[in-house]
Amino acid sequence: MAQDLYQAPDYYNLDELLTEEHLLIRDAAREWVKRDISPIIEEACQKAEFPKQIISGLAEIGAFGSYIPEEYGGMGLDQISYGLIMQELERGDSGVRSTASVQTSLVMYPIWKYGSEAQKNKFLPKLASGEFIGCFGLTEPNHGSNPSGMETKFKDMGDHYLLNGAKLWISNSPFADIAVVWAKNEEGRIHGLIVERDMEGFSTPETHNKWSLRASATGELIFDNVKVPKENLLPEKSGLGAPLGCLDSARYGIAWGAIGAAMDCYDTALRYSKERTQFGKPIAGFQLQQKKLAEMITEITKAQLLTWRLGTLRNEGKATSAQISMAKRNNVDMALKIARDARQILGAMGITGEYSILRHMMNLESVVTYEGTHDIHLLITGLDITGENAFK
Ligand code: TGC
Ligand code: FAD
Repeated sequence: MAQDLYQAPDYYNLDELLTEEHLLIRDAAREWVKRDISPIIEEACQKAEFPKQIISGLAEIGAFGSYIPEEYGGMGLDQISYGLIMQELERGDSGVRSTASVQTSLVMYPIWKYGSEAQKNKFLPKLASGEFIGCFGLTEPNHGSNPSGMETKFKDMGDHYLLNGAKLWISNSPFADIAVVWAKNEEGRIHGLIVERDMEGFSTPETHNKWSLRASATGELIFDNVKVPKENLLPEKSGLGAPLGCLDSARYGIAWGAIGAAMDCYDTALRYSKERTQFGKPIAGFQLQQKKLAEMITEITKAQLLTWRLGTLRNEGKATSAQISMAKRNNVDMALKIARDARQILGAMGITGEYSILRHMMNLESVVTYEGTHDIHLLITGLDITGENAFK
């Protein structure tokens, strides 16, 4: 990738809505991405390898457990700080943000909210420091948008549980130390179980040949008569609402993250349009290119306002799941459209790894699907405003 000249757009002076602490946290993440992600990310993507050397840096900027209380090793930050960190990470690459989303929202969050005190003390500090990496197993080969149909199940064997089944499309699974796995008991009730890497019968084959999110490792979770100790069941919540509660936190982070990817595409295209000359003048001077750029900054600004407001609602404990769905859906769609337009502004250069845009575009094709597809989030809004369920 060419030198990182990123300048974050802030068309409506939204920094004025942020506290000094927000700005410090955001700027530290921004600087870290410039220093430690931008120089290595293109090669990691081309090689389709997760750059493990970034784990300690992610922990240092507070990306693991941003809002988890300090007594468990987290940073005890508010929701806007968490969102800003996700925005900056995805400005670098969606795969980097994915790793932090999964660790914080899908692994630390359920242990913190649904775990026993012993589980919190055993796992949260190690997850916060990056000593442990976690993954989250909800999706199965036959059940993606409809997780309630899951087939993975566990049986009470007296002194342990016996877990059987398979999960697919699991971020970080190939190298995760622990997996928070959602499975049904003999009565068909969904529970969360913490499965540890060295448990017999547990394997995590990697999924290869992805064209998207190449700097993030994705894989399966296979459970072949895995003996899970009883103390690894999350005791405080069961039912589909338990994993869906984690998704609220991760979807919220993605809403911020997508803005980061969009801001990077816009900034790159704006700079390029001022430098690239055709027909005797910078292409920024042509109305067709101005239309693209003006629409980009308008959509980014709208998304920034929507998401900041959502953050304040979450800080007050008032954000609904449907409000989070709207922001995830809107912002990822917005970022994807901006990536496509920005790519065009760069002409042929837009398809190269010299610039980040096509990488963002390919990544966003995963982001628009995971954590609830674009369609599913529309149906969540539809249900919320009409009271009519159009899923089934
Ligand atoms: P439904 O009957 O609507 O709900 C079942 C129970 O759950 C409650 N609930 C929620 N609770 C907390 N948060 C939410 N967002 C909730 N949504 C629903 C609901 O109140 C009910 O509770 P109760 O007490 O009455 O039982 O369930 P449904 O089977 O009709 O499904 C609804 C639907 C389709 C919206 C849901 O299943 C869904 O969201 N599907 C999408 C699946 C999805 O998003 N999977 C993501 C997998 S993880 C992932 O992609 C990680 S990517 C990570 C990365 O790399 O960044
Ligand atoms: P399907 O559910 O089969 O959907 C296919 C199409 O049908 C979609 O367009 C969908 O919108 C549409 N559709 C489905 N139901 C309806 C309906 N009722 N009405 C209208 N249209 C509908 N999962 C995890 O558990 N953990 C992870 O860490 C994780 N990481 C991922 C990483 C990557 C890179 C990717 C690509 C996925 C990841 N996922 C993960 C899985 C992800 O959450 C699912 O892919 C997603 O929920 C969609 O499920 P599916 O792919 O099975 O699509």
